[in-house]
Amino acid sequence: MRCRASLAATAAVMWLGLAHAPVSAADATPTIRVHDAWIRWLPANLPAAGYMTLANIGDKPEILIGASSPDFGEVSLHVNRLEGGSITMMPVRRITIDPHSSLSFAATGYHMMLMQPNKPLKPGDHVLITLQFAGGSSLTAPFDVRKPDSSRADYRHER
Ligand SMILES: [Cu+2]
Repeated sequence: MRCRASLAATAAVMWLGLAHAPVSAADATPTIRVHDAWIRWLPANLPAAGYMTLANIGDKPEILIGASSPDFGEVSLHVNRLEGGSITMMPVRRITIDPHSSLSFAATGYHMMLMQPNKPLKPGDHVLITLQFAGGSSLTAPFDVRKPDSSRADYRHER
């Protein structure tokens, strides 16, 4: 439950960040392209995890500060860390994508943790996730729901 407490703190910080975003930029689009967007489906009520590659085609860094989805009550940014020989995950507040470069979530240990699903999901479904960036811009992308890939069993959520 250690993770839940820190998630609440992250949500509070994220909310403050959004509240202070300039209103005039609220509809702006980041210079980000989303590739390979997918959700690792897990049976029962285990939390699903979302992965993607973010390509920044602009001249300035873009900073991902949060995400939300109509299909989930809570979406958090996480990163995996190796601690004492086992992998644990920690909330992340900001993920910077440098200009003219891309960041693969799956390759770097980043993921979105998707909690409180509003409806049952199954492999083959599509979920819309809105990504929020520093400065008030946002981007919505479709994510494919897929079965866990046995060749990528390096990741699991701590319960
Ligand atoms: Cu996680």
